Amino acid sequence: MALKRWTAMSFAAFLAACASGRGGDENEPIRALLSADALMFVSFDTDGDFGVDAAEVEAGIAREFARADSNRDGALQPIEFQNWASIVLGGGQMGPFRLDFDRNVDNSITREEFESEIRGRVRDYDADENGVLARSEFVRRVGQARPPSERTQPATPFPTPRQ
Ligand SMILES: [Ca+2]
Ligand SMILES: [Ca+2]
Ligand SMILES: [Ca+2]
Ligand SMILES: [Ca+2]
Repeated sequence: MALKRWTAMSFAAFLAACASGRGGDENEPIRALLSADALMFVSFDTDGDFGVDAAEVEAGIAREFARADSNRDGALQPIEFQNWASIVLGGGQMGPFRLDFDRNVDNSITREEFESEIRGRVRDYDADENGVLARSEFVRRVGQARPPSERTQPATPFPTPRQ
């Protein structure tokens, strides 16, 4: 029960931070550190059972690639990726960044590159390797992403974009 409430609060805080267009300040609670890709993965849960299974991942990849490829040429140009990230990833200020997808750095993200990056992220989040992303797996990653050496220092909630 406590975990469910915490998760809901995490999303609320994260969305509020995005909506206000700021990256958070030093007093921002740790719960604002949710990864942007988790927002997308939660949206993949089309049957609303709080788990994202393999079929939902495949459908989600197809849906998001189609959404991003606005000129329908089968690849994502930088402006297409930027527009997509600003909507789906809550602003594009947090990863995954364009070069996370564009592995051969040719300024074009193919469907294969897009799938490969998202599938890799699914594997990273799927801590118990059961093929389903539970909300608890997103929450746990937030805690793991914070090295012990930083715990006494002021929070820097959002990393600097790499692109
Ligand atoms: Ca589901
Ligand atoms: Ca395109
Ligand atoms: Ca490429
Ligand atoms: Ca799992």
